Amino acid sequence: MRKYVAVGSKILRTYMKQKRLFVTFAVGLCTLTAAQAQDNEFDLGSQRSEVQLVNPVPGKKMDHHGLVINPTPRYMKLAGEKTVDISGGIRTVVPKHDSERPYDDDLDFLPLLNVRSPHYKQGFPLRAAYGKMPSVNGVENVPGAYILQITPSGIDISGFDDTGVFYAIQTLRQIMENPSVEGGKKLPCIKIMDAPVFPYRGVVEGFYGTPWSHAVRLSLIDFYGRYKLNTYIYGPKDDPYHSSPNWRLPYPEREQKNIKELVDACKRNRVDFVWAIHPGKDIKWNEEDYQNLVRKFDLMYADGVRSFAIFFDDIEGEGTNPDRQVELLNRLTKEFVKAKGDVSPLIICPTDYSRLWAKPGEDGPLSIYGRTLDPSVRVFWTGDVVCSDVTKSTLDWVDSRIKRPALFWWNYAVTDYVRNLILQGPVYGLDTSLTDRDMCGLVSNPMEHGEASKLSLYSVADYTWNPKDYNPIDSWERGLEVMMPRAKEAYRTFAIHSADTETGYRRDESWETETFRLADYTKEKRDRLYEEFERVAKAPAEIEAGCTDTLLIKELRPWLTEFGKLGERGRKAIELMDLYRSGDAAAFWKAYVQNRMTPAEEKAYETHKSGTMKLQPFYACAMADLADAFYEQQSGEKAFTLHGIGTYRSLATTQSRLMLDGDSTTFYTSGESQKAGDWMGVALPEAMAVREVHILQGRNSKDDCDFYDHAALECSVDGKTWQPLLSDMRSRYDVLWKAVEPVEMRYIRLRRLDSERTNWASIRSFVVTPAAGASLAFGGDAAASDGVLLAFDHRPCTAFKNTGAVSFEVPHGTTSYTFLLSLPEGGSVSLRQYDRRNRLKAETSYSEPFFAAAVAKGAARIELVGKSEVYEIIPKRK
Ligand code: LOG
Repeated sequence: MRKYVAVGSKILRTYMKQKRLFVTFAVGLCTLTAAQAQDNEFDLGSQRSEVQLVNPVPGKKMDHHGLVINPTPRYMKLAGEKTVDISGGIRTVVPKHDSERPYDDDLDFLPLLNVRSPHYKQGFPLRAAYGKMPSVNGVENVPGAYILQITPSGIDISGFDDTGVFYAIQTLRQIMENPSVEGGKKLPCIKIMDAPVFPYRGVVEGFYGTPWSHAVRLSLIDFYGRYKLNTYIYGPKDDPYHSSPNWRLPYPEREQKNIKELVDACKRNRVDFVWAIHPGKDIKWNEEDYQNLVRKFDLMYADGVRSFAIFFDDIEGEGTNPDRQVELLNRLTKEFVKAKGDVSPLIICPTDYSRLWAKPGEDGPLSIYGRTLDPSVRVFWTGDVVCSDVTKSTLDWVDSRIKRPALFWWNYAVTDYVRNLILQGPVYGLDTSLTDRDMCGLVSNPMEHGEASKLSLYSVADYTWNPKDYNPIDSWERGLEVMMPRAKEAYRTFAIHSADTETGYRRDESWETETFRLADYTKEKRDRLYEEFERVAKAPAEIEAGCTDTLLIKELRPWLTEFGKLGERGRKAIELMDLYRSGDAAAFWKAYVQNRMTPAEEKAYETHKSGTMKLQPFYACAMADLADAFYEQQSGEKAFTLHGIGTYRSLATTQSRLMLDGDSTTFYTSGESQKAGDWMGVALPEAMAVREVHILQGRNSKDDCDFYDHAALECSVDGKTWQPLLSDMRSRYDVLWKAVEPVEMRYIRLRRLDSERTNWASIRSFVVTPAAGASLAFGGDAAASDGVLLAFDHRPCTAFKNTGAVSFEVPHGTTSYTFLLSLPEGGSVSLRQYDRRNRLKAETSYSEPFFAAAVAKGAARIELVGKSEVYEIIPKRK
């Protein structure tokens, strides 16, 4: 029974294919129907246990004294301040027997002299060669190794191989690009001895979603060459000719031509173009399909492809059979790879690519590989979970089974499970003590935004070449500079706040920013944060002006737009704090409602969000705190604000507001699987008598599976002893408790009882109705809607939308009402007061969203007429 893995993954993938923007593991996995859930043994919950604490980013920014080389060379020595003058041009010197100058094309950044030029002889010599010489000079015995030496007698390059020379040239290029080189006139005297630690360094285009465009791929391949990445594995899940249904068919002409071009671009950049096939969804283990596969490989071979991979990830059924997989790869190794003679060893992605579900035993697929798979075949591994850190322990685990150092498929900066995010943070979580005995290499699976992935690839190149010296922060700082030299600071501002995944492979974000709550307001904190929000607000325009990479700006633009708006509203939230503290109530409330996000703005933000760890939560908390404080100031009573509590970490964050916002289309979700002893609940501001509790579980439909299917509703005054309100509820999404007699409580919770379920847990709305305030009678158009209660719920954050007229009874002794509204642009409302016999006693109109109105003599009912959102109506008594 290996079906289990596949079912979970497949459902997830099918969902992802719909290219919906709000994909998360939670949503994806929940498309499982009950029947599917029963017929597989896979523990869905375990796949979701990817939620990790956010580890801080290690490392620090260094001063490179103007000499930045990426990847960081293993050994580098400057000969003091000495420089050589190359302003007279450079002549490439070739060994006597050689008439060609094979590297001139790669040296186009140098002032090369033509052999026929009269100045040729005076040119500064550059000697480049590989092969015999190196061992004499001490070049490491590793493909790609080189020595680059700049002395008064010339530039000397020795490579272990052609790639080594090419890499030395890349290093030289970076030296040339340094500001201290004075526009390419003076080079520092230097000796660099360098070699990569891991043989495989690069990229697997292996994500779900829109495959990269041809232009982006070409631009990336040049980037790989520049930073000494040597492997590009082509395997976009949504290329139908890579996967089912068309893996057996030749590429259409245009795609085929493009692939040829990619192969050529890779050759120029000394990158191995590895073409991957993903046949496992429908492969038949028979001769016909073997021949189909070979035929496809032959077609790719004819286009120049010399490296191949076969992926068996995210499949179910026969394709997952490890014995058949091994037979296929062994036969291909013999009949295709070795027979052709110039094809690299095959790479396989097992179905058990993560420890999360890999069968550990002797009969598990990985151990079968270890015993039977041709030793030349490289085996992929994604770590302890699908997206996870690169650690010694995970490699020991897999290596001991597959009997070879694994090839790490690092699922970063891939965002196919959080498509509304763009990841621009530092690359970390990579053990710097690893060697090629632990893994034969690492390829990053980037985002579908290829240009925007370059920032992380810059650091992947750094790490995979020289892990020991890898310094995540420093590498990131240098990468930012390379990506946007003319707008680095603005780009940095965007990047530092666009790093975390919220619910996936958690990454540190905004680590330099300190936010605060209204209650902790100090001038220093305020000023510092205000400045940061100003930088955020300005960043998009600065990036637009300074970024010369049109492909990159196109990818970033939707996020930049939202980022700028976030800067504005964050800045305004701080100004609101100032205004609130100044005591000008009318000015405060007017500005307050203007700074609330409309549903359309929320949706736009949700689609391209950043600042999820600190900036947006600051804004959300500030707005909530301000509303509460203002309400308390105006009413002299505590706001009835609920706080999420429970066994999930995310309940304590702003995420829990999604069940408390009076909007049942939004929902709170645990972000981790439910288990015995779990509960989700709310804390009231103080103990009080409650007459109703209404909870809507799940996300947005009755057939979703993110809920407690066996639960009890309980309350408590002290948070320690709990009293049952409803017990033993089975499969109940809609949990409604109405008191016969109001019950005193401060904490309310929905507790999970015995269940097989391991899904996440979600709540759409959690509404608590206190006993007080129950006696108001409502009338008018809106009477039918319960919504009007929102105007009297002592929660200034929730609003009732008045589209026509709403009226309410004036309890005896009420002297005035304070209205907290929001009005449409240029709008106004009128207030009509009637006596017991329905005679109009007073009518006043208001064009400000905040006002107080005295109750007219004899008035028994007040009617509020005109379009408005009614946040709160606060009565005052004698
Ligand atoms: C897929 C990969 C996807 C990634 C992140 C592997 C080997 N396969 O869970 O195509 O981009 O997760 O969502 C995967 O990682 N499976």
